[in-house]
Amino acid sequence: AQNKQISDIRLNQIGFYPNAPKIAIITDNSSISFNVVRSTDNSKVFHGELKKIRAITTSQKETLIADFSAFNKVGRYKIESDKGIYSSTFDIKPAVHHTLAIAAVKAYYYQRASTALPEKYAGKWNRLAGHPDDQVLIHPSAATEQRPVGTLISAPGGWYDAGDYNKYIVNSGVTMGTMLSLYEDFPDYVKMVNTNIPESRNAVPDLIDELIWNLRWMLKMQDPNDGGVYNKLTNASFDGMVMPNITRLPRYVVQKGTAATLDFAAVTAQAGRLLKRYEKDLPGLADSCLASSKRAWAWAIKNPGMEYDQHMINEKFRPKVTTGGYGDKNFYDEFIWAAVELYITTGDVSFYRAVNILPDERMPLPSWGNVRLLGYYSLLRNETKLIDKPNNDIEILKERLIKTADRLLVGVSHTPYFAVMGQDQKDFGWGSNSLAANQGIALIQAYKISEDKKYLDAALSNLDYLLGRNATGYSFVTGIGVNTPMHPHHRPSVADKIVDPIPGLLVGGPNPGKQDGIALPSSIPDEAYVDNQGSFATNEIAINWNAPLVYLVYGIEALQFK
Ligand code: 9MR
Repeated sequence: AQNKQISDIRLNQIGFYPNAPKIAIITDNSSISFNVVRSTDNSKVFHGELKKIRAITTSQKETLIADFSAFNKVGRYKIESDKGIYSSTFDIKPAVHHTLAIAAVKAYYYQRASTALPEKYAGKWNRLAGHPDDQVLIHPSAATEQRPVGTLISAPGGWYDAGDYNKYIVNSGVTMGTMLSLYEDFPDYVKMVNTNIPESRNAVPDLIDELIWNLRWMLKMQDPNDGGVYNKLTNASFDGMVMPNITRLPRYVVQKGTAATLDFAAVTAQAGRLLKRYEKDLPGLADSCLASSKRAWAWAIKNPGMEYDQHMINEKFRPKVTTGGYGDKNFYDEFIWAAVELYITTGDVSFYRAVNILPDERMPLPSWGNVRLLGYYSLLRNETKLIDKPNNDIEILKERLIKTADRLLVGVSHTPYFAVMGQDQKDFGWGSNSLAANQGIALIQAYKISEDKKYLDAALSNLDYLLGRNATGYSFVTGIGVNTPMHPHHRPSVADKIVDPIPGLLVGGPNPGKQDGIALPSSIPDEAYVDNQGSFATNEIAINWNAPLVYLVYGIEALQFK
C-alpha cells in the first residue's frame, strides 16, 4: 500500500455489513448528491442526496453526509459525488471486519520479545530473536536483602510495549484485562479466529495463546520473596531505531509499585478463572495465577501507596532510567479492579468489602492510568455468577453505564464525521485512537445490558472513524485500508528495510500536543496527525492501544451475527 492522495470522501476503507448503518462523509461542500457505484464499471446502484452536518466542537468545518444504509446488496463498490469525486473501493458483506480481527491480534505475535519470528508465521516480516531477558539485573531502586544489586533474574518473553523494546507491567495490565474481558464476553467468536501462530494447533484459542505469551512473562515479574511486582523490565535508556536482535544493552527490573502489583493481581485473578477451562492443556497455570494474585494483593495491602516516581528514583540511583514511566499516582482504581477480579474468581466477598467499590459516580473509560471500569465491566458480565451479591451495586452500575453511553451517543449527530469520537476537544490526547476504541467498548457493554441496537450502531461509528471516516482520511491500522500509516514510530517497522510496516497495528492518532517536536499539518485537534516515524506523539503503536481495537472489532463481528 502506497499512500495515495487522500480522497475528499471519507469512509471506512474496509467496508460495511449488509444490515448495519453505512455512512460516508464528503468534505467538498459543493457537492449535492452522491451515487454508490460498482467498483468494476462505475455503474450506478444507489442514488442519494447529501445532508449537511455542522460540527459543533472540533474542526468547525462543514461536512456532508452520504447515508446509504438502505442499500444492502453484497458486493464491491465506490462512492461518487455529483462533482466527480470518488472514494476508495469498499465491500458490503457479512463478516467484513474478520480480516482485521485476525490482523489486530497477530500484531501481538510481531511484538513478542525473546523469540525468533520464522517466515512460516511472520511472512516477510520474519526476524531474529531479540532481548533474551534471561539475565536481568536488579536495579538499585529494586534491591532487597534477598535480591541485592548484582542479582540476576530471568524474565524472558512477553510483548514489547510499543515502538520501543521495553516491557511495562502497568501497561500490560490494562492490555491483558481488556483482551481477557473480550474472551469472557465473546468466547465463541474468539475460538473462530485463527492467527497462524506457533500455538495455533493446540486446543486453546489463538487469542488466549497470545495472552499466555505475555502472562508467563508477567508471572516472572513478581518477587517470589514478598509478592511485590516490579514496575518494568527495561534498558536504562531507549534503544536506537534498530532491529531487536541488534541491541545488547543491559536490562533491569526497577522498583516495585502499588499500581504494577495491583494490575498484576487483577490480571492473574481474571486469568485464574478463565484459564481453568483449559486445565488439561495448561496444567496448573490457572491455579498458579490465582496464587500469585493473592500474594500480590497481600503486598499491595501492606504497601498501599508505593508510587513509581522515575524522577525521584533518578535523583537517588544509578544508572538513571529514562524509558517510559507509566508512573500512576492514584491507586484507587487499581484497588477496585483487583478486588473485583479476586472476588469474582474466589467467591470470597471479603476482597470486595476491602475496598469502597463505588466511591463516586465517575465512569472513566479505561486507560493505563485508570482501570476502574475494567472492574465494573467484570462485575456486570459476571452478575449471575456472583455469590453474596453486594447490595444493589450492580443496578447502580447498570444505570451509570447507560448514562455514560447516552452521553457518548450525542456525538454521532454533533461531530463532523458522524462518529461518537470527537465530540470533545479533550478526546484528542496522546493515544486518542485508543479512546475511540474504548468508547466503542463502553457502548458494546451498554448494548449487552440493554439490547438497544442504537448503542451497537454507535460503537460501529467509532470503528468507521478508526478505519478512515475521520478528519485525516487515514485508516489508522497499518496494512488495513487504502491510506494507512506507512511510517509508524515502531523500531522493527523502521529498521527492517521492508516497505510495508508490520500490519495490524493501531497508531496513536490525532494529538496536537507535539510532545516529540515534530511539525503537524494542522493544529486543529482532530487533524493533528502526521505519518512520520519521528512523531511518537501521533504515530507510535502500543499494546494498550491495539487491545481496545481488538475488543471493538471482535465484539462488533460477534454481535453482527445476532
Ligand atoms: O501512552 C503513554 C501516554 O499516555 C503518556 O502520556 C506518555 C508519556 O509518559 O507515554 C505513553 O506511553 C509510552 C511509554 O511511556 C513508553 N513506550 C511507548 C508508549 C507509547 O508512546
